[in-house]
Amino acid sequence: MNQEKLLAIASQFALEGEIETIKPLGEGFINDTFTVVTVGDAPNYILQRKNHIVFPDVPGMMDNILAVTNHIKAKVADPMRETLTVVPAKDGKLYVQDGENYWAVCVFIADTASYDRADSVELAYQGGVGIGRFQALLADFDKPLNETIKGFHNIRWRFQQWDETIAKDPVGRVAEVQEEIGWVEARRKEMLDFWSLVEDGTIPTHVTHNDTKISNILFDKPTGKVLCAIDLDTVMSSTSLNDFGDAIRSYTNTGAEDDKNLDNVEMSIDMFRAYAEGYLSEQRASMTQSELDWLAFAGRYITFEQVLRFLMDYIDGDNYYKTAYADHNLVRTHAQYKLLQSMERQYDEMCAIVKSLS
Ligand code: ADP
Ligand code: GN1
Ligand code: MG
Repeated sequence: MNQEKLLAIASQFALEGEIETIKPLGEGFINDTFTVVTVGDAPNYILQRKNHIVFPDVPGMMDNILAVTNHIKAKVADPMRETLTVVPAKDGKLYVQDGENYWAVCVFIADTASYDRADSVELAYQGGVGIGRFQALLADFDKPLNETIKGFHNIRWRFQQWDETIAKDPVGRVAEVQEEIGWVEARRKEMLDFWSLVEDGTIPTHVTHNDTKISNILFDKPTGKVLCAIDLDTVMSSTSLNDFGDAIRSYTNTGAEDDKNLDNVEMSIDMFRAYAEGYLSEQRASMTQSELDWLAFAGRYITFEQVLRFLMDYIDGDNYYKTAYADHNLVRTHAQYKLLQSMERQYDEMCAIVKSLS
């Protein structure tokens, strides 16, 4: 995307100051993210092209983000740093539509750090505090939220997509991944049984983030403490267990999400303990017994879901996640499966840790 085009988009938003330059930032799997650097004292901004294939209702998604961030702003000491600030377009809309593409802007929060991997238990603890606090701030949010991705962490719906994709076999890859398909099928029943508890209300639903990997948390650079949860595209109503589970999938992995060397990939029980400690320090008092009972399992649930989603995207011909090379989604599947097995092996210990902390 060239500067001129980016400038034309960015200047449709109600920005303070004059734009100096627009630079690509990071490598998200879904959206395209840029930093808008302004001249002088004006804030910098984050400009994002929202993937409207993944998010079919971008206006509805932006309404969610505005409502949720306004709710948080009313409660925190530093509303410009402790949550995102959505910047509307000059016409008052929360996005700019340019042909097929939707763009949105928020204020860049300066003096922050974000990470792709947890390299210390302190960071994992802080991450747990961050998501625990995010959920606590939204516990009394009572407006309806748009469902930005249908059935996002609903494994019954994921299995429906899975069955359809395998039956269709659109690019002829099913034959080659029979073993991997077996990994998913062997766990179908236990995962559906868990989800039944959400469906029948045994496990309650709340406003949740739904994409809690470490890169979606900002840490305050000067203090190293957690600052806020970002990447709010998937904030919806779900079980808060999923936020815990997705974070465990991310923070505890001793390797990369797409590690080709499976020897690198294990679940670190020390990271699990630290994250659980941070999370429960904020959430313990408001959780039901059913949530506490299933908290450790949530790590397995979301890691399993990720195995299924990566493999399903591979079978589908790589339409959902951005990939860097031909069998990237298959490599991700293998690495996440290794992590899932590591969690299954250490499950008793995970449960004991949750029990001792609650
Ligand atoms: P994606 O959907 O592609 O994952 P994110 O919204 O997570 O995009 O943003 C990607 C990265 O950009 C984050 O991991 C973080 O490092 C940085 N980032 C995003 N928003 C902000 C912000 N408001 N202030 C500072 N950094 C940000
Ligand atoms: C995607 O957008 P990003 O990169 O934070 C995905 C998550 C996956 C994650 C795997 C909307 O997250 O669900 O867990 O990749 N987000 C969406 O890394 O599908
Ligand atoms: Mg992100």
